[in-house]
Amino acid sequence: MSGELSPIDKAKFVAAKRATDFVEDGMRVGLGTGSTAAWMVKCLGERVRKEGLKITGVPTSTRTADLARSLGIKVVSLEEAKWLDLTIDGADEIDGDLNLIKGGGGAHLQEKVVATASDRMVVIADAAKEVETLGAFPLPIEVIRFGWRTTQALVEEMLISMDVLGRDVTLRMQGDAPFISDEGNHILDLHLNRIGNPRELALVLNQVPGVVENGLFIDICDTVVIGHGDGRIETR
Ligand code: ABF
Repeated sequence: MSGELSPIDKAKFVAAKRATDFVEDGMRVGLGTGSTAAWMVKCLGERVRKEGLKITGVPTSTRTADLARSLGIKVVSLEEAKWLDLTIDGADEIDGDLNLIKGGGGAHLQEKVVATASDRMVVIADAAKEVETLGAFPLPIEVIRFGWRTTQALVEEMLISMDVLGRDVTLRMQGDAPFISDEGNHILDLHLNRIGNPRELALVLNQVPGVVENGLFIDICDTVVIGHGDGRIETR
């Protein structure tokens, strides 16, 4: 399945494949979004086909739902599954406390709901995602479309009051039009450079009217599986 891969794809693939070892027969599994998570879904699809593994998948995006179904994985909504044994998902940044920035793929709202409804969250990533301090990757926040410019202004004011260094807040675009999430919302990307107190920022951002959810995952991830381009894997 992996064929001849570039080092970055190999890193993602080996992490994804190793994480599927956590999946056991009968489990309800949250299926993440992104290129690393897509490898994980493909590896699970292979186990379903070859070993007859029986799992129920709850996807975190329409992209992942389509991929999982095409591979023969049983897909249900979170409403049907109610609670999950395990979620496996990618990330944009991971710090030493296993706190994350997610949402570069525009799916962090469903990803956070699904991960929080799981006994365990396993994050899979290539080694470039590991950082000392979160924030070099722009922090996504999902906002409702109604009054999004006002929400943007309120977020900018809030960043000033918190003395955050980078305060540039941009509307995510897809071609010439604003990006629309699976939930029908816009995404604002916060270019902060460095997030000194991610826990506080996560709480404060969600208090701004119009903000649905931010991409900081604090105390949600339990295990990280990091892949390297030479095939090495580290778990922490
Ligand atoms: C999702 O996909 C995210 O929340 C994150 O934004 C992104 C990571 O993508 P990739 O695995 O392609 O780097 O997991």
